[in-house]
This record gives sequence, C-alpha cells and structure tokens, in this order.
Amino acid sequence: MLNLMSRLKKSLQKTQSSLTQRMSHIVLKNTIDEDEIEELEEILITADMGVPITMELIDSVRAKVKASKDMTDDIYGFLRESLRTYLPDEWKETNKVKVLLVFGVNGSGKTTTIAKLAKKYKDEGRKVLLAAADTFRAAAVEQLRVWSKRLEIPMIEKADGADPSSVIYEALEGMKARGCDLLIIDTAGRLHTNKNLMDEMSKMKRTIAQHVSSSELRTQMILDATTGNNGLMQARQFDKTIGIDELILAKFDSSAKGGFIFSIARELKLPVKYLGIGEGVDDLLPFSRDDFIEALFER
Ligand SMILES: Nc1nc2c(ncn2[C@@H]2O[C@H](COP(=O)(O)OP(=O)(O)OP(=O)(O)O)[C@@H](O)[C@H]2O)c(=O)[nH]1
Ligand SMILES: [Mg+2]
Repeated sequence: MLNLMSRLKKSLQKTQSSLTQRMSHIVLKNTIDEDEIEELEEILITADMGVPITMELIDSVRAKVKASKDMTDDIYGFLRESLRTYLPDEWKETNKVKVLLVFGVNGSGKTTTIAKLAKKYKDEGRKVLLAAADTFRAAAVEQLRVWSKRLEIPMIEKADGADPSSVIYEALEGMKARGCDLLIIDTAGRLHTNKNLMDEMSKMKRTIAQHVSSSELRTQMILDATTGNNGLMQARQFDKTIGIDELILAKFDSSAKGGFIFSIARELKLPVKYLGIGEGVDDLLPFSRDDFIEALFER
C-alpha cells in the first residue's frame, strides 16, 4: 500500500489542478500586474477558497506588488505560507472517547466513513460496537450490517421506523455486557433546515448524555467535499443546534473544491479530523496541516 503522503497527494490531484497548478502558471510569467492578480482571484474562487479568504489574499498580493513590483519569485511561497496560517495546528487524539455520534446531510458519506472509523479503532485494539440509528431507510441498516459482518464488529439494530434514540439507548445499555468500549452511531441523513429531524438529533444527544460524560462523547459531522463551500452553511447550522466537535471531509478524492478546507477553518474554527479519500475501508487519512500544505503545493 502507498504511504500516507503519496495517498494524500493522489487524493489532492483534482484540487491541485484547480488551484496550485493554475497558480504556478501565473508564477511562470515574468511580471505580476493587474491581469495576473485578477486571474489569481478567479483561481482562488474556483477552488472554493471562499470570498473572505480570496479577498484577504488578493489584498495582500496587491500590497506586495505595489511595494516591490517584482514578486514573481516569491508569490508562490507567499500564498503557501499565507494559506498555512488559516489552518489550525496539529490535533492530538485523546483516548477518552466512548461514543462517536456521526451525522450530516443525505449521502455525505456517513455510513462509509463509520466503517472506516470502526476498522481503524478495531485495529488499534478498541472493542467497537455499531448502532444502526438510521431507522428511516431499511436499506441503511442493511448497508451497515454488511460492514458489520465484513469487519466482524457487532451491531445493534431495531425494527424499521423505531425511534433512533431507542436504538442508541439499547446500544449504550448493552456496551458493558458485550465488553465494548467504543460505540459508533450511524444516523439518517438530514437537512440542517428540517426542524423535526434536527430535534430528533438533539434527543439522541440527550440520550447519550444520560450515559456518558461530555468528554466521552464526540460529535462528528461528515461533509461531502465535492459540495465545497455549500458545506459551510450546513455545518454552521448543525453546530448551532447539536454542537460539532470535529469534521470529517469525505470524498476528498473526487473533489476539485478542496480549497474549502481553508474557509472551514477560518469561518467555523472547527478541527478537520480526517479526510475520506475513496470508497474502500482503508481510505481514511488523519488530517495534518503540514502534510496537507506540502502535498497541495508540491511542484
Ligand atoms: N470517492 C469517494 N466516495 C465516497 C467516499 N465516502 C463515501 N463515498 C461514497 O458516497 C456514497 C454515499 O456514501 P454513504 O456512506 O452511503 O453516505 P451516507 O451519508 O451514509 O448516506 P445516507 O445514509 O443516505 O444519508 C457511496 O457511494 C460511497 O461509496 C470517499 O471518501 N470517496
Ligand atoms: Mg448512511
């Protein structure tokens, strides 16, 4: 298997061609004047860097060009270092977590990501239990059951249409007897605008809070990286009603809009924990700022 860095680089190909490769085209020119600055602005917007970041970067480039006229040599380095400052520092894993509550809009990659997480934790020696709390679609339980069998990780399910909180309750109650120390909960896709479904989510969180302390619960929102900045609004709303501890960006391999990772960090101040980089169970990379910048700007 390729090492982490080469897998990261590979998954960044689409974003690279929409962002850094086009930037390097500007760098190759001998002078930077207003035409190039406008081109750069368009590149940043197209890569879904978001308007605030684009404006901040463009203003700085303009100011630099005005001051020195010749910054063709270091514009690349300048952008690289500027973008770096938008991302948070490395993020340390604590071993306390007992429950992962996973949510997001429809089709964002929740169930697949849960399989990846479950395998990762199992490989690390945790005793994982899955809860099929997407009782909305019969096929959803089946999809998680397939992973459960393949990964040989037990799963709690109830009849279709059961209250998702009751599935979670049963799973929490059953953890000890089964010798499990980590519960991962799959939930139905929901739009941040649907009040009933958001209330249902809050209820799930309350059920969990009756069993474990807040430091033992981690809420994870899965964002589809191909939707780019649209995910920002979704995340903001989920954060307001449920509270997001960390984000996972799925489908990074299919996205040309990877620039939105910078606007997520700037706007939401939430840590990105993993990148989903494929449909396979091992296609999950822990997010590291330094590796990400290095892979993105490699020439
Ligand atoms: N290329 C790629 N595809 C992914 C990734 N993660 C998930 N997918 C695909 O995206 C589709 C949706 O994934 P699911 O895991 O079913 O998404 P979900 O959020 O559980 O969907 P609902 O339960 O219907 O809301 C599937 O075809 C997955 O194989 C990823 O990191 N990369
Ligand atoms: Mg699902």
